[in-house]
Amino acid sequence: PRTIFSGIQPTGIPHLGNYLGALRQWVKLQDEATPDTTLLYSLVDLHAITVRQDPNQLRQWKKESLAMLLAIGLDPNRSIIFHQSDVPAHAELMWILSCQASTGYLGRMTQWKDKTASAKENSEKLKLGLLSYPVLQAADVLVHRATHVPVGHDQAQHLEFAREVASGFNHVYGQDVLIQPETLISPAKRVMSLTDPAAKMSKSHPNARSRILLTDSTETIQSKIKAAVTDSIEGITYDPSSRPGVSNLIDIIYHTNDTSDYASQDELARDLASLSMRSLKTRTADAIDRVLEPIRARYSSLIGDESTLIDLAHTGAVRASDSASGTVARVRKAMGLS
Ligand code: AQP
Repeated sequence: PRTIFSGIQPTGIPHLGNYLGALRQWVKLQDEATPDTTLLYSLVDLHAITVRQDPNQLRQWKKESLAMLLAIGLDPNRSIIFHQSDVPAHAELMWILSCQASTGYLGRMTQWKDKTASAKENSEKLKLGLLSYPVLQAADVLVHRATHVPVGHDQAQHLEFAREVASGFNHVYGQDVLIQPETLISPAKRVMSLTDPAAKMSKSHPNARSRILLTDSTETIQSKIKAAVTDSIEGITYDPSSRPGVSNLIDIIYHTNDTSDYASQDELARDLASLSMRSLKTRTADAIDRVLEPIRARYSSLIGDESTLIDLAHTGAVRASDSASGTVARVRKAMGLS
């Protein structure tokens, strides 16, 4: 039997990168799951507080993110959907794993190095939680005995860390106490920012026009795509290194096309070769809008239904606590804590 676990930070309405890189795959895995597969999807609010959050804003984002997970097609009868902080076992296992994880390994993580580099002379003030972010992520996955973890490419290194921690722990305390999970990377590995195509699309980027939110209207999608950074080279070709902006738009059309009319981005690009930049952008905006239109409609009816959202979060928390309790008991026993 498989156990699938993944998470998303409730730090804003999810964007197109989250959707194509992770969320869409969550739904696909759910819809294709055999009855003996367990699916757990978490709103990882303890990860969100590694940078300072306004309490009211965080509460709002948690609610919006939950509504969005339902709007994209997750079914709470099939998938366990829960807020991470409602299940204290995540934090408990995180502490235990912190006593296993080396600071040297954590310091070499790309995400940490990026944050240290961008903080420059202020890097001494970076918080411990940011360094230990991957330890909490390892605990999230390991506490539920996940066998498969669907994520975007940026999280692959953290999952490798989770496997190392599990294997190190098992080496000391006994085989099979923890299970080493497999990483499932979605075909749309990395959707890039619309304003800076060298960087990934992200919720935390200060420029709101760098990302398409899953709630954006047709008009907003059109205007953000129209303003997307491309280049002035004549004709359309696919070359992510020399034409990152144009290639990102081709990637978006390619990955939003469910019918898979094309075998590769190159093949799609040959079909688009004679388009003007303006027409390429219209094609991109239309492709995005087709995918987001039904999600937007479901979201707008769910977001007003506060009592259903509260009930679902409660049920999810109970089921996820139940799922986590077995691992915590095993770990405590193996270590002599109980
Ligand atoms: N641009 C992306 N392309 C493909 N996949 C992506 N993911 C995130 N961005 C892209 C995947 O989405 C899942 C949830 O990740 P997250 O909650 O960390 O989202 P984020 O947008 O990366 O969040 P932030 O706030 O912007 O964080 P920073 O700035 O630290 O990156 C994951 O599976 C992720 O791979």
